[in-house]
Amino acid sequence: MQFSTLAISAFIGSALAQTTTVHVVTVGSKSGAIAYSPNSVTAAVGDMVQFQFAGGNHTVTQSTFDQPCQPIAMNSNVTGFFSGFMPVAAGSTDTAAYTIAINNTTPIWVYCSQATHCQKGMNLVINVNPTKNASRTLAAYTALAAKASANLPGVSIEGGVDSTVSANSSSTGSSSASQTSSSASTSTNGATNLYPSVTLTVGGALALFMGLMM
Ligand SMILES: [Cu+2]
Repeated sequence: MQFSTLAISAFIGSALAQTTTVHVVTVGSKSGAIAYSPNSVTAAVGDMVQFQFAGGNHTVTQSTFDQPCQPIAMNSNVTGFFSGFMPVAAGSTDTAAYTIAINNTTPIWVYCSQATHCQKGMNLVINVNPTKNASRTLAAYTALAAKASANLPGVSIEGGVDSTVSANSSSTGSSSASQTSSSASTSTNGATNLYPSVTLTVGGALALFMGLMM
């Protein structure tokens, strides 16, 4: 049993032998929700967060904590990530997704830059850390957002990978998303460009294969 595991790992390579945890966040809804669900995610280094656009026309935009409705690049030297506007056609069966990789556990603040969605509370945090900074909660971020005089999109789409999730794919833990385009680019605060999401499929297949072997 152990020999088989080692042999497979040596054959396929240690990178693919690792399992990747994907945290799925639903963006909007068919009924018009102006929300991320869930709106707080705890993700470890090496995990991925996949935003799945369920309805409406929303974005995923990284900001600083202090300026909730402005791209992080406006207020820091971090490039950040921006999904672009992701309109969902009525009756669409495929779900567009935008996936980022988590490279550290520094809190990542996210807002939707559509219309006044940021001010209306379409906000999200990854790895909120109130024990390190008690004032930096999602509620505090949302309170700042409500007072923002403008809601600004990113300048260019970057920092994540686009894909399409078919209707029958699992919504928890793994993804069979097929790669349709890539906007991977420069480093961001805690999240960078990704490898093609096909690696997730390979990882799943390997896990299944190893399960059969043992
Ligand atoms: Cu929105």
